[in-house]
Amino acid sequence: MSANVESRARAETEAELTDGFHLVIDALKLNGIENIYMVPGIPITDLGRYMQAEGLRVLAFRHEQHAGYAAAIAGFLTRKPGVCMTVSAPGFLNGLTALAHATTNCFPMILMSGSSEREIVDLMQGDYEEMDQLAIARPLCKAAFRVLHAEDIGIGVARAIRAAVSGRPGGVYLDLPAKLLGQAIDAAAGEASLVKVIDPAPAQIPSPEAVRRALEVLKGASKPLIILGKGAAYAQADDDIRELVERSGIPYLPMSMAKGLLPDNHPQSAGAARSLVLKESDVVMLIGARLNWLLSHGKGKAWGDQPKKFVQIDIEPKEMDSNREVAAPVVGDIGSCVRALLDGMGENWPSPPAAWTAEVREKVESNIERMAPRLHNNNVPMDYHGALGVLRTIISERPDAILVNEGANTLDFARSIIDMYRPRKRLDVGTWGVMGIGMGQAIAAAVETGCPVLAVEGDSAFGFSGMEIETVCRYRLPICVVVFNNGGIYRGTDVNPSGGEDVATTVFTRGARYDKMIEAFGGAGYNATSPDELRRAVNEAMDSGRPALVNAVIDPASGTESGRIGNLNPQSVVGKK
Ligand code: OXT
Ligand code: ADP
Ligand code: MG
Repeated sequence: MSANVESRARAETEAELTDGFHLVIDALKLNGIENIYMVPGIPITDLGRYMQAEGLRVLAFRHEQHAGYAAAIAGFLTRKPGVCMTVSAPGFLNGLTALAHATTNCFPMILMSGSSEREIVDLMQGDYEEMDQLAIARPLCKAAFRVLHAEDIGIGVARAIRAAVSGRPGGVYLDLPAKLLGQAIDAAAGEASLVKVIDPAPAQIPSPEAVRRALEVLKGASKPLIILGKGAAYAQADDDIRELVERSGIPYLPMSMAKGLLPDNHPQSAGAARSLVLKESDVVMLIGARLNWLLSHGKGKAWGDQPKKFVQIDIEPKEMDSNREVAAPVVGDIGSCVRALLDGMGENWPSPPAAWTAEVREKVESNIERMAPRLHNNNVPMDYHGALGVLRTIISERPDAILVNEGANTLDFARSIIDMYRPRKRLDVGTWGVMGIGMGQAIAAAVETGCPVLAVEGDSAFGFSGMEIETVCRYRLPICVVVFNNGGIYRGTDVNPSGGEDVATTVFTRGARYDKMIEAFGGAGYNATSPDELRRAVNEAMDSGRPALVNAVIDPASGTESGRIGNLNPQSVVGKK
């Protein structure tokens, strides 16, 4: 056969047939998925190549956990499922932590893993990377599906997308056995089998009765409080939420990732009077925030003796009464619920008693005033306040930048010191307080939004995903990482209680230079020993729009055990440390 004839024959075959690889890609593209976060290998190496060839952006990571954290936060930022793709068994397990994290945080994500042959796995005959992945994933996600036939790929991807984003968002596992990818079917039949998911997250309208009840409870309040959680940030109902807060005149407390939904310097923000408003309020309206450990389960010392009524807006009916009786449950999507409340409130909603709003304002102002001088210190070595005071100014000058934040002291101090001005600009450890989200979140934030990213990382926290700095450099992303190097977990000053040669368990290499790591991959490294140096380095890095890492030398003695949650550590009655 001549070369011409041969290539025509091949073209005809290709025109008539499609296969599992291409159906997966077509199904994702049909549903608007643009980015894939992955680590290549058997059996998905070619799938990654074909994806790239077909115009998807495929970001290859160094470890699946970070590809998974990237996908999870992509879901939070875009309201579309972030997709992570892994190889079988070990790669799948590496991605699973992120899948569980997405589910826990209510972020829509799909973990798509290649898997071994069913026939061999089910008879436990020892296939390459054998594991019953579907069974293992199931308890850790919202839904888990396996596709065995190429003609079911369209429906499988559609089910995964709808499960991830509808109702309370979460993680979904999609199992793709190796054999599936190579299965060939008629191209026209393949195309016809694809499913475009119509209205993947349908509006869930609250009942008029629930809205009336909520407004009645709010109207009866003397000391009302609104708590905005990351569900409110996720909902992308920013203008209506702002209108609700402003028209009601109620002080509001943003949870960590809801900071910036309204600017932190808003006159109704009670962020700097947290203890006071939790204790003193008599009606609390939760919008996309759970009464979990981060809110002390709605009871105990943090909530004081003042009797309280709760109004709760959430898409998940089971969330109501999880820890406290909810006097006015409003079940529905936040956009629809907030709109319904606004309609019910009308234009002449009475302001809360002035004594209450003035009391909150006074506390906010006195706390801010008390903190201010500490933020302007130029101590060397730096303490958390001096270093974070610099970053606070930088974010105020660059409100479009996304802040990624993890650590213990580095997290807790940054949360209260760095004001946020726009929605979904603060990404952090979330519901589990998990270390390791840093580089994955930073990469996805840059990829999904095109915005510059400032990642503020404890030195321990950074270590969990540090190798992904190569990924940051490889894709030339506008990410500036600042490592708060205090030489350890919480502090760098602990000593080995046995007097032995090993350093204490919480202590790292003294004088470590994290900036050298990024230089190995062509990024810009800075070593900053004073607030002035830190300011110069971060501004230069962010102006350049190139990957950078600043090693910020922090006084090893300036942190506290577990940051602000030391109270959660169990105490031994006999142990010595
Ligand atoms: O009202 P009061 O008076 O109370 O004051 C409050 C506010 O009103 C006020 N405030 C302000 N004042 C003035 N101005 C402004 N603007 C202002 N804003 C607020 O400040 C206070 C505090 O306010 P805040 O923060 O709102 O309130 P509070 O009381 O702290 O809130 C309570 C919480 C629970 C909501 C909050 O604390 C919170 O969100 N906490 C999250 C904590 C968390 O998730 N921590 C991470 C986990 S810790 C630990 O587990 C770590 N590990 C173990 C590990 C983990 N996690 N994961 C994995 C996979 N493996 C192991 C490890 C290894 S942390 C860690 C590493 C740590 O070392 P690093 O080197 O990384 O970090 P460094 O500590 O820096 O060394
Ligand atoms: P935070 O940690 O900020 O307090 P949580 O993660 O505890 O926030 O709570 C988020 C809540 O938001 C979850 O209960 C989730 O069901 C809810 N939620 C997420 N998206 C929506 C939405 N679009 N509409 C209504 N509720 C939502
Ligand atoms: Mg540290």
